[in-house]
Amino acid sequence: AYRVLSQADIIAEIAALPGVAGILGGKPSEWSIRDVADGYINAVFIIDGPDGGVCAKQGLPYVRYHGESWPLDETRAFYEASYMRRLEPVVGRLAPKLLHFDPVLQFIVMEKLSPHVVLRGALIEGRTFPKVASDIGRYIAAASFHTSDLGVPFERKFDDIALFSGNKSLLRISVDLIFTDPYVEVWRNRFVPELSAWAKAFREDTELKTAVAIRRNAFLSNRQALLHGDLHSGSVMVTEEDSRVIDGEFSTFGPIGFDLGAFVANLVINWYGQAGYARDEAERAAHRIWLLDQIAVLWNAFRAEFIRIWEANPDAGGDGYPAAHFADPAGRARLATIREQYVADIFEDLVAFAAIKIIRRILSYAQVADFLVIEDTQRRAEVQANALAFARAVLKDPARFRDFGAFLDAIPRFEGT
Ligand code: SR1
Ligand code: MG
Repeated sequence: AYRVLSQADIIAEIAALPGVAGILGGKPSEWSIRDVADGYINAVFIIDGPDGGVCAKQGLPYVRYHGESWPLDETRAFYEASYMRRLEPVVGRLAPKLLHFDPVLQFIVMEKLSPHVVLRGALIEGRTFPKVASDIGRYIAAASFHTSDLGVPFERKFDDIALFSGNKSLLRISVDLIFTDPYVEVWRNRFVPELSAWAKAFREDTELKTAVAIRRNAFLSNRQALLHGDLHSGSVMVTEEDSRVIDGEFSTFGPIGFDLGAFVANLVINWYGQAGYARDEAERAAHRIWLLDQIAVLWNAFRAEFIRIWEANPDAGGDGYPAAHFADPAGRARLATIREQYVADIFEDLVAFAAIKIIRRILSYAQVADFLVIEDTQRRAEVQANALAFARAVLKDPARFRDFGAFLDAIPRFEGT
């Protein structure tokens, strides 16, 4: 039966898995285990042996950070493992390798990523990584193309949708924390008191809430591709040469722009957060230029890879735009236009979801370290207000942000709002 595993239980579980135990080497008495959970919901451990290490993760029946008073379906580990299995053939080494999943204990063992660090913490320190933005762009392109109506027959897509539609309790968290809570008064909201007037203004802004509701409806209705569902900078581990996407427990079908928007939102959040860190001014300016560049790199990498995969896979069997209908020269030319429009629509979604995700990280429950490390709450609120002003402008005046340059140029303009 399911039970929450202690550290000793985890050692015993792993000792009973010859393949995994072989990675660690030596005897269980020689292994060490440490708690490395830094997200909000799961238990995560690193287990090291004489020859190597693994990462173990268990879905708890509650939100780890909050405690047992906030129950949450432990089967999220099943969806995380299913997401890793589904995408392994198409994203390869852009994700860690799944080594074991126990459906009774909701227990995952995966490759230990070393010497990788969590991207969010590294960005706060002002570190830069040359490959991460293009890697994440390519990851989202591959994951979304190959799970969409472009990349698979609808029968396969419907099977995937049926599987991931079971991930209801995690989808409920996304719907509530991202799309509802920032615009209502609810016990879980965590913003600093200095932002009360901003929160009130957002709660009373019907135009803004309408823009959010349109995207909320699209998030639930547009089952375009399999999403990671929580692709922020805490869900990416990096080195200079390597990037890996982790933590797919929020996986669900939805609009491709949702994952892109999540990553962009967290780059923008870090851009605004930088104003609150004690840092040499020249270093801060350089880091901020790098962050804005990464938004462009991410988008360009996604766009180029998505179109490349589409062009390279005319026989993928997708029922969306069957290659047979566009085989003659006129059809091929039209298909090129269709592809451009398809990615342009994703960009429009990206921009809106990025704005919504900036707002949720400031006015809702799951706050992010980029802002939390600013101990002076007055200063934190000033920095957050700039980000809120930017996000509100993006949502209320979408025509102004249809092109990438306008979106990037606007970010610095809201400093000092
Ligand atoms: C209950 S708090 C859960 C939040 O943390 C995760 O990172 C997701 O963003 C989620 O909304
Ligand atoms: Mg997570």
